[in-house]
Amino acid sequence: MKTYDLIIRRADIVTAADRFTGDIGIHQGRIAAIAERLDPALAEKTIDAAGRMVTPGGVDAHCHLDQPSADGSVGSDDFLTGTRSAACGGTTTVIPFAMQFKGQSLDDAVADYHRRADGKACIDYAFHLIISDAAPEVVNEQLPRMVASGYSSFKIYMTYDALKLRDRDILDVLDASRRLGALSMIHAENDDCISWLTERLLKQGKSAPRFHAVAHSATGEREATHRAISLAELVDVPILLVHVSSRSALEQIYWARGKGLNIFSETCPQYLFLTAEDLGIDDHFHGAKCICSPPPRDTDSQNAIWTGLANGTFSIFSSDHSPYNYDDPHGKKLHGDNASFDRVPNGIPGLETRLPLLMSEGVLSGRLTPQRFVELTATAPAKLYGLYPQKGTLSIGADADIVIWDTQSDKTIRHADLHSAADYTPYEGKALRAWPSITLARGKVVWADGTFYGQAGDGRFLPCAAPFPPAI
Ligand code: DUC
Ligand code: ZN
Ligand code: ZN
Repeated sequence: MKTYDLIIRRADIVTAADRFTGDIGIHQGRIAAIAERLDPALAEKTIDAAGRMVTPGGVDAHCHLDQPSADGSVGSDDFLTGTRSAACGGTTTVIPFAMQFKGQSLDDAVADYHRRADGKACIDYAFHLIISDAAPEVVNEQLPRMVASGYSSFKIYMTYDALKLRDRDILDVLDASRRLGALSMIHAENDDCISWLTERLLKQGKSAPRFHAVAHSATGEREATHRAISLAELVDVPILLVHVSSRSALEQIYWARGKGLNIFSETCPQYLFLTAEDLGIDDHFHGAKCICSPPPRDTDSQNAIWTGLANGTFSIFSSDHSPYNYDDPHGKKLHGDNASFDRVPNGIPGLETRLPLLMSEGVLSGRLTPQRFVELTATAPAKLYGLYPQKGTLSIGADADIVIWDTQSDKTIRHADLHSAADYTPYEGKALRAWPSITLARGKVVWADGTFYGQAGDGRFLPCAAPFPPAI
């Protein structure tokens, strides 16, 4: 038997800290050696990666796969199609959400979500919890049990009727996070601002998809972001603000960090590559394809988001993949193709295009260093959600989750070439300069030169460690 199953040779290896040329030896799904040169005779197989950037497989810490809904809407992707599409875009770990219905125990929500993932996931996965019911038994009994079992991050919504928590319930969940060393992720939009603006717009007959971006105002996002930070300050606990979309929300994060508060934040491709105009410049229902919350903003916010990515303010870059088919009575047309914007399921596809978009427009256009790309897309999410160093880096003993990049060929995003079950991409026709030529998941080639080789059931559940020391 040879020492290595595979050696990736002459790679331009990039981690969050370093960039150097070398060989990576893989044995039984893990990285066994990294050296300037490994003897190819010691390997069953070799891949020559000369001149190619080699990065850790992406960790997408925000995506929605086969998430149950209360309103009859059905997302496009289950664990098979979602993880397939992730792998084809260079992502090797996903963290979707086990959603708790009001009145449901977290144990039930998690058991149900495992049934949805079992035997279907093609790459490794962990779960966040969505806490929609902060009853005392949930906060005091179920959450500690959950963290001990490997579910160490909780999403809290400040809007959406079926999910939102009152401020005092948020305080209870934050207090539990603090005691347990867990991470609360907050969806920060002011619910009353949204409903007040929505009513006013509908009364004025402004019901087309583009008015979603008016109802979900940057001002409401800014207010909720500030409030979330204040609640975290009161409890003295770190939080992560998910899907930050606007300059004004980002300014609240600068303010908080300036005060020394431990505030983490996430942004997503839609806030770099789409604007509110993608929800329509006329009243056609097509704009529903880009309805997500918070919505894409304007070029000023896009520029601010790029700056926050480059200057170290954003902690992670995730997809918030939450696709609904456009031409589908369970998707965007749940209430017909004349439905008002407030009745259209929220979310867009993005798992497969997240890394190629950021590599092309961030790294190859000189806005981000390759190391920062790795930090944002793999290392920092793995650390924040308790998966590091098994995931998120290239180091000895880490899982051999690896992307070998093609940055030489031009590529245009076409829905027809993607592997999600979504029936469109919001980035149709966008020109890119990079795409993964090979993705390895625990040492196995799952994507190579345009072909998917992964298998349903190959993905394993990853229990997450609590990322912070529990408060005494
Ligand atoms: N907004 C969310 O908060 N989650 C999923 C999709 C969306 O648009
Ligand atoms: Zn959200
Ligand atoms: Zn989301």
